[in-house]
Amino acid sequence: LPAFDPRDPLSLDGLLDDEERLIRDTVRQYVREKFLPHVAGYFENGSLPETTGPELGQLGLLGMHLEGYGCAGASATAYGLTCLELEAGDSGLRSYCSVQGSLAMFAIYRWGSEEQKQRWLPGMAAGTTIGCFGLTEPDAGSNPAGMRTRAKKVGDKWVLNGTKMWITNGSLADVAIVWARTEEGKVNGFLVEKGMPGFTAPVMHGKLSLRASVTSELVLDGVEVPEANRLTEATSLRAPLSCLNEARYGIVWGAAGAARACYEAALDYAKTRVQFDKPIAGYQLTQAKLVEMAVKVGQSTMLAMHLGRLKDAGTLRTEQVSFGKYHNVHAALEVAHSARSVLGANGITLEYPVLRHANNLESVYTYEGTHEMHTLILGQAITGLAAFT
Ligand code: TGC
Ligand code: FAD
Repeated sequence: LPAFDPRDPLSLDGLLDDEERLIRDTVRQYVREKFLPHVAGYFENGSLPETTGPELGQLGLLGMHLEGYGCAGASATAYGLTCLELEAGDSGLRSYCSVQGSLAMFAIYRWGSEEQKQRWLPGMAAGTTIGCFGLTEPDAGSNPAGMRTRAKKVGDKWVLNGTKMWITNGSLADVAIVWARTEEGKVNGFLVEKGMPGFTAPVMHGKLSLRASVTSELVLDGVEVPEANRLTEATSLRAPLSCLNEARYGIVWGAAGAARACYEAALDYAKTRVQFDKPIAGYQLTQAKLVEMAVKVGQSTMLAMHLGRLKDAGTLRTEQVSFGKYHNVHAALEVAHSARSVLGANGITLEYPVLRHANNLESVYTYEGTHEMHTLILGQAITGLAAFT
C-alpha cells in the first residue's frame, strides 16, 4: 500500500489523470514561487501587480475552459484544480482568474456575437485586455432583478445610466460587462469600454477582506454605447445568472484550496511549536483541531472533484453548484478560524496565511450568491417551495 500522506489523506491525487496533474503542478509552482513570496505586500497595498494578467495569460489560465479564440479548451476539472491552487495562494488571485474567465469572458463567449468574440476574447485570454462584470448595485445585491441601471435606445446607440458597486477589477478593466434593464423591461448586457465619455470606475477603499484585489464602483452617467457593443444573445436575467454559475463552480474548488493552505500551515506550525516541553501537535486538543481540518479539506476537495466530473460530463445542475459553494466556503471559513487559533499570536500576522485567508473567505461567503442565497436555492430544490420572498 502507498504510505499515508497527511497532505492528501484520502489519496485524491490518484483520481487525476496526467494532464490534470500537470496543470495542477504548474499552477502550484507559479503560486509558490512567484506569488506567495509577495502576497503580504499585495494584501497591504490592496492590489495585485499589473503583471498578474499577462502572467496568468501566459500560463493559459484565463478562460481556460473555453474553446477557441486563444483559449486553452481545458476540462472543467482542470479549471477547477487551477482555481484550487490559485486560492491556496489568495482568494484575490482566484477572483482575478474567475472574473476574467468565468464572468467577463464567459459572458462574451456564451452571449456575444461572433464579431464580439473575435474582437475581445484573444486579448482577454492573453491577459493583455482586462474585463470586469457589473451586476451588483448599491440597492440590488442578492436580488439583481431589482437593478436600477437603465439602457435606453436612442437611434443606433444605447444610453446607460446607473451605478454598479463592489465590482472586482472595475478600475483596471479595459471592458466592463454591464447589465442593465431596457425600457421594455429586458435585461441586456453591454460592453462598456474604458474611456467612454460618462463612464468612471472609482476604487473602493477600506476593505478588511480580499485586499489583494481591486474592488470598484462603476458609474454610468449617460454613457453612449453603440449597438455593436450589446451582447446580442442576452435578453433576460438568465444571461448574467448563467455566468455566475461558471464562477461559483470555480469557487467550490477555490475554497478547498484556501482551506488546504490553512490546514497545512497549522500542521507545520503545530509540529514545530514547543510549549510545556513538547510540540503542541502532541496535545489532544490540537490533534482534534488538525483532524477536523484534514477531514473538512478532504470532504471539500472530494466534493469539488465530483462536481468537476459532473460538469465534464455535461450533467452538472445549478443546485449542485450551490451545494458545493454552500459546503466548501463554510467549511473553509471554519478551517481558517481553527488554524488561526493553532498558530496563537503568530496567527494574526501576515507572516502566516491563516487570518489573511479567513478574512478573504468572508468575501467569498458573500459574493457569487451569499451563503443564505445558496441555502434558499437548495431549500427550494429540496422542498419544491421558494422562500426568497
Ligand atoms: P429566477 O426567476 O429564478 O431566474 C431568472 C432566469 O435565470 C435562470 N437562472 C439561472 N440560469 C443559470 N444559472 C443559474 N444559477 C440560474 N438561476 C436562475 C432562470 O431559469 C430564469 O430563466 P428564464 O429563461 O426563465 O428567464 O430569478 P430571480 O430573480 O428569482 O433570482 C433568483 C436568485 C435569488 C437565485 C438569483 O437572483 C441569485 O442567484 N441571486 C444572487 C446574486 C448573485 O449571486 N450575485 C453575484 C454578483 S457577481 C459576483 O459576486 C462576482 S464576485 C467575483 C469575484 O471576485 O470572484
Ligand atoms: P444583500 O443582498 O443586501 O444581503 C445582506 C444580507 O441579507 C445577507 O446576509 C443576505 O444573505 C441576506 N438576505 C438578502 N435577501 C435575503 C432573503 N430573501 N432571505 C434571507 N436572507 C436574505 N458583484 C458583481 O456584480 N461583480 C463583482 O465583480 C463583484 N465582486 C465583489 C467583490 C467583493 C470583495 C465583494 C464583497 C462583493 C462583490 N460583488 C460583486 C458583490 C456581491 O455579489 C454582493 O455583495 C452579494 O451578491 C450580496 O449582495 P449585498 O452585499 O448587497 O448583500
